[in-house]
Amino acid sequence: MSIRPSDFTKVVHAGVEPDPRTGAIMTPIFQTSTYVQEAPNQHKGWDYSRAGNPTRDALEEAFAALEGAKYGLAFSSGLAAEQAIIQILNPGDHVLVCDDVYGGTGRLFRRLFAKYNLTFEFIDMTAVKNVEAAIKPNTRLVWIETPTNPLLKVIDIAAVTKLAHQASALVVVDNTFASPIFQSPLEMGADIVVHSTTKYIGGHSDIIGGAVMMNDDKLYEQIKFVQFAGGAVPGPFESFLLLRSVKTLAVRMEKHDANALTVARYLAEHSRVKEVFFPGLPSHPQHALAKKQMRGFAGMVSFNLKGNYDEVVSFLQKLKVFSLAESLGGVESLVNHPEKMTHASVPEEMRKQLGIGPNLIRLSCGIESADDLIKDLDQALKS
Ligand code: P1T
Repeated sequence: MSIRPSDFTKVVHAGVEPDPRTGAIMTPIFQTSTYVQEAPNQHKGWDYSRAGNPTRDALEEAFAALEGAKYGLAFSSGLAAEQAIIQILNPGDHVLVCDDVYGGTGRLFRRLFAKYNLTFEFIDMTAVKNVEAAIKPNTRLVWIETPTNPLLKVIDIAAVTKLAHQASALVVVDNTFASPIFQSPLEMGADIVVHSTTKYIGGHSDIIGGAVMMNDDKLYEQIKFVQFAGGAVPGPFESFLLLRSVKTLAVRMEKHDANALTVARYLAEHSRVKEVFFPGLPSHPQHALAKKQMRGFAGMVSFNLKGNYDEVVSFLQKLKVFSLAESLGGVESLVNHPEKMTHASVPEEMRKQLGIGPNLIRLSCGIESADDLIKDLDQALKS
């Protein structure tokens, strides 16, 4: 289990060519909405920046390279990327979704798309037999998030894909938590990968963005059409920032991964901690699968703290290096309370059933010194 050495090189060069006019080594920010034409519809390949922009083109090539895909598409947010995938479906289609997804993903499916006569069925996909039992003749898409948010369950991408393909359904993997450095769903047979690039790919908590990667020509044409016709695209400046971020993705992921392992081991031994959720711990129910399908476990650790809700809040407020905020995957460490923050939109009954309760805390381990992270947790747990 380790980062592929060639990935350190790949991320530095992904999508970037010296500018043909000036030789600039960095892709320029083409801050323009439109392009002058020589005659009607005679232009240099770009006519309007919703349809295409050279800075975004470079980013989309970088996205494709990250997932070893033929195509990459950039969106204005992770949810806009998810929305574009759902918009290739037809009324009457059935979508199987793993039960522990980001709260906003569930909200998008339940509250925005269900009214268009699409059905979304949320099931626990850690047992592959549940997928087999739930597939229907009109199942068009199987939506996997692995590791899941916030409980870090791990789903067998290859096994679920095999079943889905037997039923002629497409498989989407939200690869946000693992990042392309630690998991390659397309190599395991998945059809589409989606990322919130707000997280590890962006890495600096300063942009909102999304990405979709795929190999199939027809899927690419369909999703690109939604991107163009719907218009949820990132601007040139965000595209530039993301291109800059991609270069350090591998070195950042190495540190996130090491810090999270140290933090998870520390928490697992602490008397005030009830249980720790981290795929890198041998006690995790899918540890063997995680070791098989991932090259690292990334920086997310969740745990249940003992005590009442007031004690949980007091712990959150005492942390100094970990900041209490939504989101994850940035260089700075964050702490989140899923029940009241990122997963407040999950129906209460489902939250209870999943185990997203008042004592659940989710950490995004940044790239600070592991010692400082442990010291911070230690002082907050003591008091
Ligand atoms: O926030 P946005 O860029 O639109 O991405 C949505 C999204 C999609 N998929 C996963 C796995 C996610 O975690 C997210 C966003 N998640 C948070 C903001 C969070 O704190 O969990």
